[in-house]
Parts: sequence; C-alpha cells; structure tokens
Amino acid sequence: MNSNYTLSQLGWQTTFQQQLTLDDIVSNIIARVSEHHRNRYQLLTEQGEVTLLMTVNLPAMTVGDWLLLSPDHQFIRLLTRRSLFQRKAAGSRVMNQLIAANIDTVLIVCSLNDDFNLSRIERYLALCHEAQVEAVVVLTKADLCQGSEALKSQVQQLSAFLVIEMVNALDRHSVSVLAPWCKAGKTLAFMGSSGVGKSTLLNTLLGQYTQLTNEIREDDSKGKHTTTSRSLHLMANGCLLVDTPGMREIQLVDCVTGVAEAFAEITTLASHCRFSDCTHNNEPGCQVQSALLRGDIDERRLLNYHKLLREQQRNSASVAELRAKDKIMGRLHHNIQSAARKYKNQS
Ligand SMILES: Nc1nc2c(ncn2[C@@H]2O[C@H](COP(=O)(O)OP(=O)(O)OP(=O)(O)O)[C@@H](O)[C@H]2O)c(=O)[nH]1
Ligand SMILES: [Mg+2]
Ligand SMILES: [Zn+2]
Repeated sequence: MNSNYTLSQLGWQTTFQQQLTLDDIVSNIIARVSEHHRNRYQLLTEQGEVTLLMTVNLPAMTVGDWLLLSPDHQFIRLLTRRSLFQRKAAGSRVMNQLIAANIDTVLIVCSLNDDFNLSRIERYLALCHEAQVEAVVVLTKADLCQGSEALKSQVQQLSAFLVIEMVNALDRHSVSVLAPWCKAGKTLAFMGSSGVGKSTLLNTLLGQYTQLTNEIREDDSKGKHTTTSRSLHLMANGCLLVDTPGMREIQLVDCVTGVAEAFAEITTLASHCRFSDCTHNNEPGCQVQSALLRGDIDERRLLNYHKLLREQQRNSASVAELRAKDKIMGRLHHNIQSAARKYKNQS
C-alpha cells in the first residue's frame, strides 16, 4: 500500500484525537496498524510506512489499531479502541486472539453455495453485537445460485432489522450495492469462512487484483485458506477495507452481551420465564419452551443460542483462569527480580 496519506485518509476520528495531548501531536508520530504478521506489525503514518517488530513489551495489537510512536519509531502507547473483534485462539490454547480493531462496519460474508450456514451468520452477528459494530450480511455467488431469494429470506428471519445484500463478488456493478457503507474515512472489515469471496469482494471494490484469491475445493465447496494474514487497504474514494483470513472456527469468548443481543427475541422471552435461573429446558413456566412449542422460534436457532452461550462461558472462564495464572507468574517474577537486586546491592 502506498503510504503517503493524511490521518483522515487513514480513518482518523475525533475519539482518537481526544486521547492526545498537544505534546503527543507535536513531538510524536501517530500510526495505524495495516498488517499483522507473525513477528511484526506494518504501520501507516503520515511520514510513510513503518515496521514495528513484535517484542514482549508490546501490547497485543491488531489491524485497525491506532498507536503513538516516538520520532525514532519506538512504541509509546496504544490508543483506546472504538471497537474490537476477538475470538478464542484456534486449537487447544485458551488465549484470545484479536481479529480487528476500530471497525465501523463488518461485512459478514457468506456464500449462497453449499457453504451457506445460518448458525455461522448468527455467530458473527454475536461478535458484531459484542463489539457494538454495525453488521451487513453479504451473500456472495448469487450468480451461481438458483434459489437465492429463498436463502435470503431465511437470513432475514434471523432478524427483521438485518441488512442483507446479495452479490456476484466478481462483478463491479453488482458489488455497487455496498456503496452506502463504503464512505471516505470509514473502516469496513470482511469476515466469513474461507472461500466465500472476501478477497474477491475487496479486489472488486478496490478495482484491482490486490489480494490473492483461489478457487474453492470441488468436492465440498470449502475454501483453501488463501488469505493468511489481516491487512488494511484503501479504496480510491477514501474508504478503508480490512481483509481477514477465513477462520476455521471462531470460538466466542467474553461475548455474553453479544449473544443476548444477537438472539434478542429469545432473550426477551427468557426474561419472562417463571424462574430467574430457568435453563429453558423443561422448567414449568418457561416462555422459551412455550414459544418453541407454538412454533414462534426455530429449534435450530434455539440450539445455536444455547451452544453459543455455553461456548462463550467456557472460553471466558478458561481465559480468565489463564490471565489470573499469568498475573501470579508475573508477580512471582517481579518478586524474584527485586530479591535478586536487593541481594546484589547488599553483597
Ligand atoms: N462466481 C462467483 N465466484 C466467486 C464469487 N465470490 C468469490 N468467488 C470465487 O470464489 C473463490 C474464493 O474466493 P476468495 O475471494 O479467494 O475467498 P476468501 O473468502 O477470500 O477465502 P480465504 O482467503 O481463504 O478466507 C474464488 O475462485 C473466487 O473467484 C461470486 O460472487 N461469484
Ligand atoms: Mg481471502
Ligand atoms: Zn425458560
């Protein structure tokens, strides 16, 4: 990415400005994370591109973050985020992994082929609600699908308020339905499974083949995990786009509010159950079960609600436990260090 941009072109907003002193502005450099690699961050500043190597002293950061650098490009501090997306890191580790920060709108990308999955959309919606970020569902591969309207109405049933667009991500004219969100200074992020067309959408919006794309597997319509890192790109009209790798699993962590809001009608019903600790399984006076029996709520949706709530509880507990252990280890390390210093001074 060419890096001679002004701060407002990079998506600077007043909430960040308010966090700076006059001295910060005069003496230091403001930077935005544009790429997140295994051992370094790529940053964009008004003076050009800067590479920041990862060290233990740096806080966890992600694409979209704003930070302050000294004139010699040393990290000073991370600015408070407007929004943050995170998940439990894949595999057995119980740490959370940052996905993107300071996003204005998330495009939840889902294809209309065999990979179409309502429960996965609900999962992303929970993440968006938790981060308090507007979400738009983008259904791709409309050109390859016969029954696209029926699938769209299934998504609409998740929430009457949900904004859904159907596109052929390869076609500029078709993708122009996203124009209302592609505004100068706004940062949009694409999220969704591998192979759904996130990078294709981004390339079409940019008007150039910037991000590598790859055909999906023929046998099961799954993607090949073509994009492997997160990156920020600038559209000609000044809108900023974040491409993310398709995630095999986006396990929720610290997302209780997000789940409650993504399943608002179930949450409302649950608040009217006879028992305040109702598990909505078979308790008397359970409004959720009654609604299910009446056919007012869908069984798949209810099962997904239970699943996501349980998942986020389990992950949040493990992450909290790990943080507490880290804190104890940190304190222990500190005590050993100061004891060693004392000993050294005495001897
Ligand atoms: N016909 C058609 N093909 C599409 C559409 N969107 C994406 N594709 C194709 O789907 C394949 C996968 O697209 P990518 O953009 O690489 O998918 P991705 O979501 O970025 O995948 P990862 O980087 O692996 O997460 C490519 O061959 C695209 O050309 C669409 O709307 N219509
Ligand atoms: Mg991609
Ligand atoms: Zn109940």
